[in-house]
Amino acid sequence: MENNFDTICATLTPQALCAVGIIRISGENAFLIANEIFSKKINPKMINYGFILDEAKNKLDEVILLPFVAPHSYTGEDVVEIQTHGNPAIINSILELILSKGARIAQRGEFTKRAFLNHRIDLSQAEAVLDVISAKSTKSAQNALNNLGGYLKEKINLIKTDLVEIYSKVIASIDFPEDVAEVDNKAIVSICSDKIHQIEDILKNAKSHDFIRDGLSACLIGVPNVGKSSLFNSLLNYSRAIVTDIAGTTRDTIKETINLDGYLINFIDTAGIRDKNKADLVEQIGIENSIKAIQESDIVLFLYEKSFSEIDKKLLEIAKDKQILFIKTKADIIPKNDDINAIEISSKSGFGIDILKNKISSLIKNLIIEDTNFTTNKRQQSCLIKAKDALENVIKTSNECDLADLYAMDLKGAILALDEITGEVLTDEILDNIFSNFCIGK
Ligand SMILES: Nc1nc2c(ncn2[C@@H]2O[C@H](COP(=O)(O)OP(=O)(O)OP(=O)(O)O)[C@@H](O)[C@H]2O)c(=O)[nH]1
Ligand SMILES: [Mg+2]
Repeated sequence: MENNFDTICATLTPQALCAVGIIRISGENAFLIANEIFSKKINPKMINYGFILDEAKNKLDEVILLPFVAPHSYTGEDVVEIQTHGNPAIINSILELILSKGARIAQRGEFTKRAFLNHRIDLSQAEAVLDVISAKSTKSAQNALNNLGGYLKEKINLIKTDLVEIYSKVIASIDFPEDVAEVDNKAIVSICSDKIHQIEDILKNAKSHDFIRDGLSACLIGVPNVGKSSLFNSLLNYSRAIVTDIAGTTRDTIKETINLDGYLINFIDTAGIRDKNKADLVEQIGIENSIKAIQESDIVLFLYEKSFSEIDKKLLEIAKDKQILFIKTKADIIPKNDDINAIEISSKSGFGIDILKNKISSLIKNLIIEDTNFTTNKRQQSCLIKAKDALENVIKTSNECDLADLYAMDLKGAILALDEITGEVLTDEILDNIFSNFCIGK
């Protein structure tokens, strides 16, 4: 793609009073515009200190100006960044001045989109920028940083290189049957199987990637009054849910997220479940929501006081494929029944809460593949599945009828699906969709 973009600008910092504000100008007129508003000639090789002056040469602010000459900048184009005092009124007046000189306000993600369109980064790296900014845990940020460094890109390119090579040979043998020998069927099957395994290796980690980025869900289940909301509040360390001694206090599910040892965990407090016939309409809806919460959760914290009720047993059946932790509540007033292997806690005294947190933390570590040091998002995962399906078709077709024309199409399909991850084949619609999730100024 050609680099013929207009000049854009935006503030990179929040619209709030703070120590410093940063404005970025990017595009072919970045230096021209900056020179018109700066108190002296900009030295492109230095950090410049001076003033921003309006049309009447009044000082708008005392600033530091950082020049980046293309292609050595965030966008790959000429860029000027102006560090102002962090006052929205000052920042806006400087922005207006820049706009009056012919720049326009950047759209969401437009600086990063330009970095991609100018081939400074590939699409997986551009998406990683968004992931780094929006990461809610250190682990998630670290993985996104690895992608930003090109980790996923290299993995995908490794798979692609061999496929492109074999595809070229297949096409050459179709186009020039007299000069180029047919590619050995066994070689095609072997390369495709090998690549399917590599794709599966990445996809195997997909669930872990989702856990690291979005967190795991853990719901608290048990009969009314067993102490779910009290434990929920203890885990969060503040009184988020209402606690009373009236059975049926919690009517709706409440979700809150905490960071446990660097991993996100989304706790869901649910309505206590009792016999549906005895519950009023609102409570019945709450009960249905609780069943849904179990189905959507990765971990189920199953609370009881003395023993399990008939309803508990039915719920256990619903939760049977989940990681379940049994929790015996109210340890300060009710002695433990040793028949059940449970963690004993008291939300009143705090007894057992740290042990429970450690248990949850080890469960998370079991669920997450530890060598996951990169990340894939849903879009990238669906491209990988598309590529894998296409390669499976290649193997099937080449085994069944050995028609090069047929499997060549699927080979190309697999390569194109991988290209979509790194951004070599993309429609404007996909691009707009990806970058519209960014914030202004990135
Ligand atoms: N002594 C003691 N009382 C507790 C403990 N945990 C909860 N309770 C009390 O048990 C009652 C019910 O607690 P909740 O946390 O509201 O119970 P729940 O399971 O959320 O109840 P529902 O929302 O009605 O399903 C309240 O009076 C709490 O103060 C505990 O560890 N020790
Ligand atoms: Mg409750």
